[in-house]
Amino acid sequence: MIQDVLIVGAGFGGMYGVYKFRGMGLSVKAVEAGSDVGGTWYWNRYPGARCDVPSLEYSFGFSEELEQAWEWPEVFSAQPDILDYANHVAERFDLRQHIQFNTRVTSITWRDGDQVWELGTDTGETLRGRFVVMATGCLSVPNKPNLPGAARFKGQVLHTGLWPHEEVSLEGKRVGVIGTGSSGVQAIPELAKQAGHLTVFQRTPVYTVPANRKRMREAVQQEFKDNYREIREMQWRNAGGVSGFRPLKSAPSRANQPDVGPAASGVTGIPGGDSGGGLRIKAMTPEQREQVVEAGGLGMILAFRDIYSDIEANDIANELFRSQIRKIVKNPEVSEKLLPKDYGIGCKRQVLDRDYYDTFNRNNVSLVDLRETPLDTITETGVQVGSDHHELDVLIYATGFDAMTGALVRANITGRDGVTLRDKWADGPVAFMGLQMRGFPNLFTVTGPGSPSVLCNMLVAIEQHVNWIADCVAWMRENEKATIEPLEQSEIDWVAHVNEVAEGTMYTVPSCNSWYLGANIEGKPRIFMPYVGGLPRYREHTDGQAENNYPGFEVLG
Ligand code: N01
Repeated sequence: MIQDVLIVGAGFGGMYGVYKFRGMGLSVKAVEAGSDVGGTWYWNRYPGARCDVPSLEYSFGFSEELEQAWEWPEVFSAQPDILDYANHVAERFDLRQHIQFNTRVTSITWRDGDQVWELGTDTGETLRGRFVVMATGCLSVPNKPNLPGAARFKGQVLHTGLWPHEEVSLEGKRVGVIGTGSSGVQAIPELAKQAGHLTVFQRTPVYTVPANRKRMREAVQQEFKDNYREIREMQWRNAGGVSGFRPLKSAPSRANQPDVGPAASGVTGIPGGDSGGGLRIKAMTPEQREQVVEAGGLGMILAFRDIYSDIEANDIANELFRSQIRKIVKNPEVSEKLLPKDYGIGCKRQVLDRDYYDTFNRNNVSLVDLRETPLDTITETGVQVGSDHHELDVLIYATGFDAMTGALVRANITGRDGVTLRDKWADGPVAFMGLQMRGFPNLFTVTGPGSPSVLCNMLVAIEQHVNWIADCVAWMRENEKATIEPLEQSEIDWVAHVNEVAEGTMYTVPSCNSWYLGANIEGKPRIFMPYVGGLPRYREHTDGQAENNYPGFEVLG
């Protein structure tokens, strides 16, 4: 059977794709490597895993019924609650009947004669479809660095991005964790509570600020539910897809953080996702800056508007940040090691934590600075760093992902004339609006490179993409068109535009090495991959293409 649409992945993108295409009366099948839905939230089950966007915003907007039915227990949700939500969506809309689980797609090949895509799978089955939608996620291929001696280690080895489904007991054990990005920073305080001793192997220190940790108040949740239509509109108009809606009617919050709204959502993982406080750090005296932090907490440093575009302002903010951490971490030697010094706030994805710095005041936690002394080798019983051997029972890699392009390249996609995506992207991703690549007709990417994706509330970015792809497929069917792919010039112009808008931001200053730039993967070309121009500006381009019958694409009948 030839499916109208084959979808790879059953995270939020794949799930919404199934809902959407089925609703158009098309035959649709999603293929998922895991045993159930949820994507990121299915795989990343490590202790402390949480979302860095408020739950009321990090939710689907396509169904009012769903919006009204679901209750979020916390302002920023923990992984089990988001996975419950994914399961609820799958059940409510009866999506699982269209999803083939426990099946990994191993190849995707265009058959020009039949104008269909053929998907090879690790079950040996071959699936055929007219359109393919890659809903493979931006952070779905775990990066496990090739550390010397790694295979020798006889203890338990875990990766935060592939955490086991069964319970992991760390009680009384000597646990080591490599990596201090979002995953490491979230996991470390929880691991420290469970382990006998925790050794943190840090290569690059992080700027992290406390997350809003409030329980959801019923009045706030209700006010969101009462205003969801307006809130979704506000999300579409916001650069980062976060509405910034602030409940007015509900009783004011007593704690120092609001439940949601500008100040709270200013502290999300998405810089520029909100209007921030409008303060400019350069215009203030040192005393005034201190007062801002004292009154609003460490996260207020992120609300200074000028720090993302002015290197001097950024330097002031970085120093202010460091001065605050020195106050929290009691051992000055440890504290100095925890301070980022060679890059600025806003270069990497903002990290949010719960008690990260305080964790280093515990006596069962030690910090190993791999910049001071690099890791020599993993041994059978631990990690050798210079003359110190750290004995471990469990070694946890919190070493991130081959982001944005990893899952697409590894899917072994071969387009027209035998051209592979791996070859096409050898020097970095080339795509039109992060939605399609020339040479790969009728194949679409959800939140692909060159789209707002990871710089946006992912649920909003996913809905926007799936809606656009569905409209495109509907238009093709109405107009009896067989194939669509971008013009070569459209790709060239788009990549130039993506680079142009990223220039002059903190993301691309030479001192910045982030996974946005592919800098975390050896040999990966250094290209800024997401679109930093903001969702509204991006939508002008995607809507413009759809409204004008896809002038940037080659459409064949
Ligand atoms: O990965 P990362 P992550 N030796 O790449 C270190 C999302 N996310 O999984 O910087 C020693 O940020 C590496 O060190 P360095 C979020 O978008 C969201 O933490 O390369 N260390 C770094 O410290 C996030 O940005 C949430 O020097 C090595 C760490 O490993 C993205 O996922 C939660 C090493 C990797 O940090 C990725 O976060 C979790 C080596 N050979 C994740 N190789 C939310 O809050 C790497 N490292 C929603």
